[in-house]
Amino acid sequence: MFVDLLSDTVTRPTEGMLRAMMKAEVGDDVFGEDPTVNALEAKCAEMFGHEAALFCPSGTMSNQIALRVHTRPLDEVICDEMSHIYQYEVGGYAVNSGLALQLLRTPNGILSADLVEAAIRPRYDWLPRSALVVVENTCNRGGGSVYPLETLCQIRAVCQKHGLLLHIDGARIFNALVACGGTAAQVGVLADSLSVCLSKGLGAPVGSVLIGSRAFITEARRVRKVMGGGMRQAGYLAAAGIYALEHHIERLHEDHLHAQQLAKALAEMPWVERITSPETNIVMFDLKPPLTAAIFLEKLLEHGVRAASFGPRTVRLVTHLNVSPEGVKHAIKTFCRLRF
Ligand code: TLP
Repeated sequence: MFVDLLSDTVTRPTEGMLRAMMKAEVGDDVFGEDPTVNALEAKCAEMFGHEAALFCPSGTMSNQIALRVHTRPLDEVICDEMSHIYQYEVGGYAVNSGLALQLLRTPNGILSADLVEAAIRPRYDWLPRSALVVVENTCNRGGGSVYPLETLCQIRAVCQKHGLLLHIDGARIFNALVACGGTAAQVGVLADSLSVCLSKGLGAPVGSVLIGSRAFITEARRVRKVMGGGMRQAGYLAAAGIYALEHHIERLHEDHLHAQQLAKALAEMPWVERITSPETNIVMFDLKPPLTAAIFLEKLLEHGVRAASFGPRTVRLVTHLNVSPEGVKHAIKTFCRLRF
């Protein structure tokens, strides 16, 4: 048996999703003529309480477009040091948009309004201009941690008070919503823009959607083009996204349950030093020295379980729709068998 806990990006389209893709009506989306892309964009905009949306090839591109449209060179973006835009987007904020980041430190990647407010710079010629706050919900490196709605409201208020914009990297926003019980619109209206991934927990093969005001999306379309992200008959992919939004949101609680089962078993293992209690579909844990992530992952893989290294002694497991209850049992049995 092989259980792939590397990421929720590894999912394969289901039969139903493939059928929806095959049947999709398509057109040239660079001319705005793909009816399925248009339908996906309209659906996402409405869900999150915004005017418009833009289908993008990846979450990295939709985040990068948001940074570009919301800012000017020499501006500064306030975010957690665990943020994907800082850790895993190749420093694109500097190259694509000429930005600096101000990194805040939290235990689990969840910023507070007080931290954000304290980081906003006064307006002097010699300082970067604080322009944008980016929050990641759920926070990947934070172990799939979720922003309470109240915290987002407070951060929104601070942004408004100081004239900053707010972008949500919602690569796993539906995991957050399923865990905290809020609606997409409740969260959506708090942000100036959101990037929502279809290719993670929702199980679509490709694609993210950037959501915001009509004016923001009009500019975002231009930036998507300059980044090489204008796609033609993208409706085949958008159809997978629509299918995922209609069929794969409610089931996310199963992934969360699986993550809890894995975490519970890991907490008993003598080689685990620390584990963050999972709020969604991510389990992050540290190994006891001298055991390293590299050695641990190699042993795990020999037993047919794949996971990711997130530091010299830090390991991440992600549950998703291709991880079955049997797969979880197999992973737990493997943990029990490992001796270091
Ligand atoms: N995250 C990937 C890796 O890049 C770490 C993963 O396996 O989790 N925002 C967040 C919060 C993400 O976790 C990711 C992908 C992205 C953006 C980027 O999405 P893609 O991979 O579509 O560019």
